[in-house]
Amino acid sequence: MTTETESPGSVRADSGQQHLDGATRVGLYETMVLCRTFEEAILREYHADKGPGFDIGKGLIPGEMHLSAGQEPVAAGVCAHLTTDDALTATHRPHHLAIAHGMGLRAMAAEIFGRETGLGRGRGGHMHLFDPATHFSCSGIVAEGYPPALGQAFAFKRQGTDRIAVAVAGEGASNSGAFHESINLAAMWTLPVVFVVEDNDWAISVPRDAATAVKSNATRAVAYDIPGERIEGNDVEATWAAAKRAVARARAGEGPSLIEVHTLRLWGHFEGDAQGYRPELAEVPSYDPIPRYEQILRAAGLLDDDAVARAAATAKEKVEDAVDFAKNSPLPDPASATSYVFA
Ligand SMILES: Cc1ncc(C[n+]2csc(CCOP(=O)(O)OP(=O)(O)O)c2C)c(N)n1
Repeated sequence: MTTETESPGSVRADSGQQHLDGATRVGLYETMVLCRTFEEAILREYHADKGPGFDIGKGLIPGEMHLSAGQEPVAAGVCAHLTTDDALTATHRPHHLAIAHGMGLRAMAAEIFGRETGLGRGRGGHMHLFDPATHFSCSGIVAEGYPPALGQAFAFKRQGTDRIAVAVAGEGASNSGAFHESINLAAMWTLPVVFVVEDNDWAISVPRDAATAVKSNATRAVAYDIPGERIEGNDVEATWAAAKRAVARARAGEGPSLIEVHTLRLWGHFEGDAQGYRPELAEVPSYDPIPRYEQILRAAGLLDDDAVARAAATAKEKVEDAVDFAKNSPLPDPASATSYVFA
């Protein structure tokens, strides 16, 4: 382990004494900026041509859209410890995790736009990004990511590799049977899985406290005799530190861990959600984790105006390239509607 004096602005994140050097901290920031830039572009393209009455079936991206703005600290902090050989299962709100895990932006955008060049030839759409290259998958079925992560971890263990599986889902999903059954089996079989709960306070319009008996899902880890940690404050560095411990444990063959991050859903549950149920709505923008982290890194001497502008420009270039690629790609031939799908 390096010392704090080696790199300007380096810190130890939380009580776990995990070291973050300056380059890692800037890397976390840049990942978050890339995720946000992608979501802002999708937001723009999604709402274009939806008509005055917001017709969800219209426009370049018809259908539902669940964006992850505000939840970038989870993606950046966790995925920093993974390689694309590790499996990651996500949810109906998957973009930040896919990007942080290294998914190619062109094929991802094309899938979201329903184009033939997309990861699933445009058949899956934004909730169904399946990428063999990065071992990423997700589903619109709440809590569906847990059992497949378990299966992948089981295979990795049997193959004698140090690959791991990470299963990420919302706090709403943590009340499902699949969550508990998966953790139980992973603990019993000492499988290399990291379970991550993104607690954004809301499952659509249901507040966390109306659905979940425990204040912290980390306490549920006790029931399965595995480590559990809750990260407060949507803190990317504390998330990074907790994920480092959990990933190391999984790679070392010591079994699963559970991490819950108290994060933030900056926008609606889905695009078009008026969020009348959300009393804190007016304050939400002030909790945005990206400007907050930017200030921390500026104060540490790791970012200045030029570096911030460069990160924004780099992200914009990558994202607009992907969006242009998607928009200029062909739609699937209607005659092939029943190809590549279970019909
Ligand atoms: C099995 C199943 N039940 C219900 C739904 C409808 N649904 C979609 S998202 C959602 C809430 C999920 O909340 P949470 O797990 O906290 O994730 P978040 O949307 O906050 O990211 C529900 C109930 C679904 N997609 N799948």
